[in-house]
Amino acid sequence: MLRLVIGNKNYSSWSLRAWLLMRQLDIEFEERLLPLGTPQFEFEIERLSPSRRVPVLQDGPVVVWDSLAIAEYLAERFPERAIWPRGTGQRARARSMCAEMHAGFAALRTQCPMNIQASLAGRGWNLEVQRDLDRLARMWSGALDESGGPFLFGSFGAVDAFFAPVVSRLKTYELPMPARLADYRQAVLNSSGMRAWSEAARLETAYLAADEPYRPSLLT
Ligand SMILES: N[C@@H](CCC(=O)N[C@@H](CS)C(=O)NCC(=O)O)C(=O)O
Repeated sequence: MLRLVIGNKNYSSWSLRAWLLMRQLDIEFEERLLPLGTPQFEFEIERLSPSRRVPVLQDGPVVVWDSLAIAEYLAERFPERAIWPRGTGQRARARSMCAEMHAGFAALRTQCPMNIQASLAGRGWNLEVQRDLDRLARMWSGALDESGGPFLFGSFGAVDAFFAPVVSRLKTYELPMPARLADYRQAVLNSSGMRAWSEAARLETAYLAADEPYRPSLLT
């Protein structure tokens, strides 16, 4: 049985990507949650992940760390699941979009850390964030115009899993996006995997100061 090691569901956007992809594509796996920023994480991650980061996927002796490598591994391991679009051109485009998400959108990621429990309307936005949002809107509109939706390439795939934390941030921070993308945002939020992850995230009680620039702890 595959095992996916993840971080806190409220905060760990990279974990969400791998988890949601597996869940939405009906890939069976066992989940192991290591709470970020705790001595337990420090102690256990050492022997689980060469990068000391989550997510990390274990498949027998095979260890795959990094969300993008996990998506590629799953695509090879489960060729019958449409993790990437079937056409070569579309697949190249989906991979480019995931790579851009993986390496870019620094302003959005830094200014608006994923925080499923919080409501932070008006926080985080600045012109750099807006540039990231404009780029996302162009990318999503182009893909949806071609596929007809509901997901970027029609059915749910790696590319939608990669943008799921962005969709979550749009909600938490009430960030501006063109109205025509509302259906896509809703399709991601309403997916059974995203609902299950968010419900679990709302039940968590951990507070991670590094991910809470707008909700200072009452205890510090
Ligand atoms: N490039 C990695 C990023 C993974 C990452 O940064 N994970 C964070 C949690 S979201 C982590 O493990 N942080 C633990 C730490 O920095 O100690 C990926 O795509 O999986």
